[in-house]
Amino acid sequence: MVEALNKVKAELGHDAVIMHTRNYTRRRWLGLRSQEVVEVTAGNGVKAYRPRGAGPAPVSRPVARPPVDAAAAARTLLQTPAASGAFMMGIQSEVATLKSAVMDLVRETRAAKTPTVPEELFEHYLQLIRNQVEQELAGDLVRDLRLTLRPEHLKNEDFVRERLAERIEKLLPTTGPIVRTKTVGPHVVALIGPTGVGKTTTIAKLAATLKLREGRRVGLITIDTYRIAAVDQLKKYADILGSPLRVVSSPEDLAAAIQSMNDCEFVLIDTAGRSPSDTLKLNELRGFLAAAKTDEVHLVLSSTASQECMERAIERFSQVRVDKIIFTKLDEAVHIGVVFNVIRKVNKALSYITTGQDVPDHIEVGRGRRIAQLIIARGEGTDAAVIAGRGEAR
Ligand SMILES: Nc1nc2c(ncn2[C@@H]2O[C@H](COP(=O)(O)OP(=O)(O)OP(=O)(O)O)[C@@H](O)[C@H]2O)c(=O)[nH]1
Ligand SMILES: [Mg+2]
Repeated sequence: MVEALNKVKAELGHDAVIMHTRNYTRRRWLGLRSQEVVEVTAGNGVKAYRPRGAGPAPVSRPVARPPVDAAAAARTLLQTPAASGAFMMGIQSEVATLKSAVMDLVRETRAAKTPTVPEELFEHYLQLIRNQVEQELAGDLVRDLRLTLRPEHLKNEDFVRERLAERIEKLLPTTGPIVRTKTVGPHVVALIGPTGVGKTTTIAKLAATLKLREGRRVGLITIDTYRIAAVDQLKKYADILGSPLRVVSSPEDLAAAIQSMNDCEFVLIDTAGRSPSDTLKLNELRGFLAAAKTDEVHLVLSSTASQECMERAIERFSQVRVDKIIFTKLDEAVHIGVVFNVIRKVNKALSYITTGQDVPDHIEVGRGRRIAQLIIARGEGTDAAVIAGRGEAR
């Protein structure tokens, strides 16, 4: 190796780029004799070295291994900036090759595992899977889609994506915005859900939308008396909106507070975040909602949570009461497909989505087409531009 590298250095100088080295044994005389060979592939800087009259670069020079072991000298040579640069380049290119081989393998394995997915739509199927749409659901979607597509449409990516979005939309039940149908007394809406999912922020967004955009009279109530900060948070929004805020600590107080807001068209109730495992607190919450004669209860879920987490929350909070589902933090979600899976599974309709921290801008009425587009348009990670293409708040 030392001899070979010295030759490289002598012929190509200190800037030599070592692209590849290998040792192998050459059999000679019908395999009776063997010779150890060191092969070095080197180039001269960016332009690969071409010896006079030789073929195209890079050059491979088999060199007989010298009898002395001079690994240290070789290491010194390999530690020159040119050699380590070449070494990194070599690693990079090998990693890239490996990555593409793994991707091919994944694709082949998935294709083998899912022989019923039409090949022409396999990329679309993969896009659904990348966004964690459940395999069975994704398979059904593209199979059904395939049946409706004419051969000339298959090559038209935009057309196929549009049709796929339509199918997803059809499978996603939504409720539309909060509407007051009664003529007397307030329409009472409560938001419940696990801790930190964005209930209070969403209440503020809803109140602002109703009040500022539609000129409705909105009252706010919080039963989150566990933390001073929680009351302060809502108080700040109530003050900005000029809406009354009542803080209550018992179901009786809550009924009385609603009564006192009889001139409001809407009363929005904020609740303390509850752990889905806390049966006692969930029962207490049920008592509050019953006393309030709530017209609708929205379960608020963060779309950054795992599907398992969401399903458990839905199961547990359903024992309290869940009419509709709000998904928050879509701007932070990595896999929008989970939202689709969950809504499909639990037989509850989507009411709103929220897409950021800004009150009141980052809220939209849940629309199947919007979710479908997010699933289809996005790969891994958040695409701020897609999220920013927001829909209507009402
Ligand atoms: N990125 C992002 N953050 C959000 C969104 N909605 C709310 N948040 C943030 O999430 C955090 C928690 O929001 P809160 O409204 O206090 O959540 P909560 O459910 O009321 O929390 P608890 O009352 O403690 O259970 C805050 O920092 C909000 O700004 C959203 O759509 N996107
Ligand atoms: Mg809160």
